[in-house]
Amino acid sequence: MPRLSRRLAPSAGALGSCALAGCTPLNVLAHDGVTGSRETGLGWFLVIVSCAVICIITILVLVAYARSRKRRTRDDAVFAGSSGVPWVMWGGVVIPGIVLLLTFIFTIGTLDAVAAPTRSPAATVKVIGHQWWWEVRYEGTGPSHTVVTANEIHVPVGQPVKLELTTNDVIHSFWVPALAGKTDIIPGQTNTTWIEARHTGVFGGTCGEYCGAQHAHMQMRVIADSPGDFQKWLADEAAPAAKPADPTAADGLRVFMTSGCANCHTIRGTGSGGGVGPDLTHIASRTTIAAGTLPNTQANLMGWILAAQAIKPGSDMPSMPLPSRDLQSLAAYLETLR
Ligand code: HEC
Ligand SMILES: [Cu+2]
Repeated sequence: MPRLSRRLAPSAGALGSCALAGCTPLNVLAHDGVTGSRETGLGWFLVIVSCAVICIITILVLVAYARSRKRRTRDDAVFAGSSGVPWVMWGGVVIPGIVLLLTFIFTIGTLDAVAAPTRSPAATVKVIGHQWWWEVRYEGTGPSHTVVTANEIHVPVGQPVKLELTTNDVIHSFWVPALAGKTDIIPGQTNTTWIEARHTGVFGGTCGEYCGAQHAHMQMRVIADSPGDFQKWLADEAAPAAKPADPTAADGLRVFMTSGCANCHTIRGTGSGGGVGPDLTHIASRTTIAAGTLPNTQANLMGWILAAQAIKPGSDMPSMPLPSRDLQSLAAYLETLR
């Protein structure tokens, strides 16, 4: 086990969820979402205005310094402009007032525009923060339409999606920089926000509020699908888990049910009902495991099951030292859960 954990630990560190192919990284200047684009525009406006103010003030200070070395200005020369309005009034009150007013109007306008979508949302997704992973729930018309997944949020492209954010433990913060600003997730409270991706693609996100040892390994991805793909994904995810199709997978299910996994995890359709860790009904349809820590491959699944505590020390998943045959059939079974 120690050898395995040495092999896995560095790759866990180096692989942010977005180091994997095709994901928009965590860059506050990258924007694709409707709210994210407006917020980035406001950010640039504030940066440009602030820089302009600093430049103008610096020039004025330098000019004043140069002139004061040439001759002593009389105090009344400063206050008496030729037009009658003293120019310190222009420079000190009127112009800064106009600049501040414009900034205020632009800021309030942006906040107002991103507060709520103009159309009614295409879907409502519940996102629940856990130390250190994201539970994602789509509550349909009945229990058979409820979708429970983790760390990957599928949304239809070009349509607003409402997010209801709660936490199971401490304060977290929902942050997918390319799509929208941060929204804190506070115990005992439901905060809402919304996202709308303009293009299909994968957008990286992370917890934006320090929440304990594995805060940096609490990543997520928003996957913007075409509306057709989104509906198909939703229908696939709502179905119970695939029945084991071969003896290895059947053995894997036996290991899952008898090794303690079922106490913490749910695979719908198997009788397991644990709620401590992510729902594994369709684990093979996710691109990463352990909240963006590792790519979802059979080898990484085995590594994670054996050495979860080496990969994500402090996480609620214990390392499970299973005999290698059991481990292999278990990982093979999990890989069939598309
Ligand atoms: C004591 C509770 C507990 C037990 C027992 C447990 N797990 Fe977990 N498991 C968790 C938690 C919590 C996480 C989320 C860890 C994280 O990402 O921080 C997790 C994560 C996982 C993941 C990654 C899921 C994802 O979507 O990222 C897999 C796969 C997994 N567990 C499989 C197993 C298997 C197989 C067993 C039995 C051998 C098992 N677990 C036993 C609590 C448990
Ligand atoms: Cu967090």
